[in-house]
Amino acid sequence: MNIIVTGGAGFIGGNFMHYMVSKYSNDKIICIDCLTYAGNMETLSPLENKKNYKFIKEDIRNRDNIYKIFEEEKPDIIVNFAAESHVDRSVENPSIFLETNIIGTSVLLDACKKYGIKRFHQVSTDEVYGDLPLDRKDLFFVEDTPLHTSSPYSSSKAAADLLTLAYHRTFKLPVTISRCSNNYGPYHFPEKLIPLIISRALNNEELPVYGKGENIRDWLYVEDHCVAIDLIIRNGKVGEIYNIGGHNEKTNLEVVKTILKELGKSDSLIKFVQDRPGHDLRYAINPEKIQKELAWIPQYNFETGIKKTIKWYLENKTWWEHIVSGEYKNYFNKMYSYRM
Ligand code: NAD
Ligand code: TDX
Repeated sequence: MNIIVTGGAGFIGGNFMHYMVSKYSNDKIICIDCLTYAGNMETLSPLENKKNYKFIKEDIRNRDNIYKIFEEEKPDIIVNFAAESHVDRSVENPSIFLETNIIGTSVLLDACKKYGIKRFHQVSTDEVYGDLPLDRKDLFFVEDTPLHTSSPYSSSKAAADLLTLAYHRTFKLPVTISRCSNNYGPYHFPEKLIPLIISRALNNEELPVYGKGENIRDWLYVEDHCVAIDLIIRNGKVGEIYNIGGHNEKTNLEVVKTILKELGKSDSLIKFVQDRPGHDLRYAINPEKIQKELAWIPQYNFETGIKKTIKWYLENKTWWEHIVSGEYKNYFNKMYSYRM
């Protein structure tokens, strides 16, 4: 099979590329990525000599070129990770989120409709459901929880989900959608909480925690997400949505303190800063559907996953040091100067 992975030079897409290239030597795994600030060829460099791997630098918004790629590569399956993914950036500049996440997805859907495919899989997020209250631990997101987005990022992802479902209903396109909780693991860009805290703590820098650090996220080790997507594209039911999560709810403060303890650093590095506007309170996934229908079971809990992640950041300092020493410095100053 020919499998196109868009956004494969990013965090989750990159991990998925590694997973698929090593698991399926008889399939051709083709990454399409336009290499925004979040795309990184160093993430894909271990795959360079693999026969079943190909990289194409392209923007999913470029209709003509995407059509050409479909003509040449004749993909059977498309897994769409390509997106603007950082909530804080969407507060600063919403329009690129609408262009990539909605228009980009629509170009891919049109290409699938024009050339015919076996499956289009849209990688979505639990953020499309909005948030849950902090004091209702009995509530979880299920697949038919109403969409109730908070940020320009999550709104753009919800729009892409609706468009994907519309192409299934109207044009009978064979689609699936997955909505996963917060991922963490290797190759995670250090604008996001966990890699930001690890990299800054290692450099003995202040650690910005929004508000009181009480917001709750449901963390999943990235490899478990990759396994789930692989199961969905092979065995998932067309037209269906699958929630993915492993019941690893933690407050942000718990996450930061766990990392500091693992690294042997002091809690005094923590600095409580101005909150994120519209900050979602709690995310929590009910994963029963994917567990029952596809027998998916996560291999990592937060305790084992965070140890593995920290080990990776310690052993791969050049990967993240290249990032934090470059343009990222301007990003950090711009986004945090008014907060800290
Ligand atoms: P990321 O920001 O690390 O990577 C995004 C990738 O997409 C980058 O390589 C970037 O270069 C590429 N890209 C962006 N715009 C593009 C365009 N127009 N054309 C081609 N490529 C483009 O993102 P991530 O954290 O790996 O997230 C991947 C997907 O998973 C996203 O769709 C996101 O919404 C979803 N998701 C993320 C999480 C999480 O915790 N990070 C959780 C659930 C779902
Ligand atoms: O400096 C920080 N301090 C802080 O307290 C940052 C960057 C974040 N936070 C808080 C905000 C959130 O409550 O930590 C939590 C996690 O923040 P992010 O890493 O920005 O992730 P989140 O906003 O939860 O969104 C992530 O999960 C769902 C991904 O970035 C999305 O792409 C995915 O859809």
